[in-house]
Amino acid sequence: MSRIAIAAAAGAASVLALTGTAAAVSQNERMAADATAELTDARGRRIGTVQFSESARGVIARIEATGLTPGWHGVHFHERGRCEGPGFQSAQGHVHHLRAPVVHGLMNPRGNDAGDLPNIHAGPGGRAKAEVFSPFVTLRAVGGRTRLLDADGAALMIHAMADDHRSQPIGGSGDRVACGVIRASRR
Ligand SMILES: [Cu+2]
Repeated sequence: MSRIAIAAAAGAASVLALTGTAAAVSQNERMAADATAELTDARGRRIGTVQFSESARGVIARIEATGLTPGWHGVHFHERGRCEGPGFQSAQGHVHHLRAPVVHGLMNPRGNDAGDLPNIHAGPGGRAKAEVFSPFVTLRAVGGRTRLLDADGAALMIHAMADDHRSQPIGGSGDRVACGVIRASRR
């Protein structure tokens, strides 16, 4: 019995699923990334990837990670492209271009922290997939925003806990648990 025949027997919804799945997945997973990062955890294990796309209005980061503690995690752009464990202090603070004191928090009325991003969520198995967008940064100096691919680079950091988007200095998001150096794609 052919695949289509089985699908027909199983009903219209299954036909869509069987005939559509392969093409839809390959097209859906494809992303023309302008930059990428390999995420490593505090023990140096590779736990995921991030793909970055530049737009006229900011940067989209597609994050795929495993091995996280289930629940919400703060994510930020850190100012230096070095991820040396276990604490990833080598990535320094959040990216910024201001001389004025940096105020963290997407929900903070005085917020001006260019490293701020929405939280991501890891499911019961510790896996997270998300796309987050920042209107505050650029990979290559588009629009005068804070540049990620500057001389000392930048890193995408995942923290142990959720970012409350208000409190200083990092919204209570705690330890740095995964880090990835942002590297321009060779295309
Ligand atoms: Cu951070």
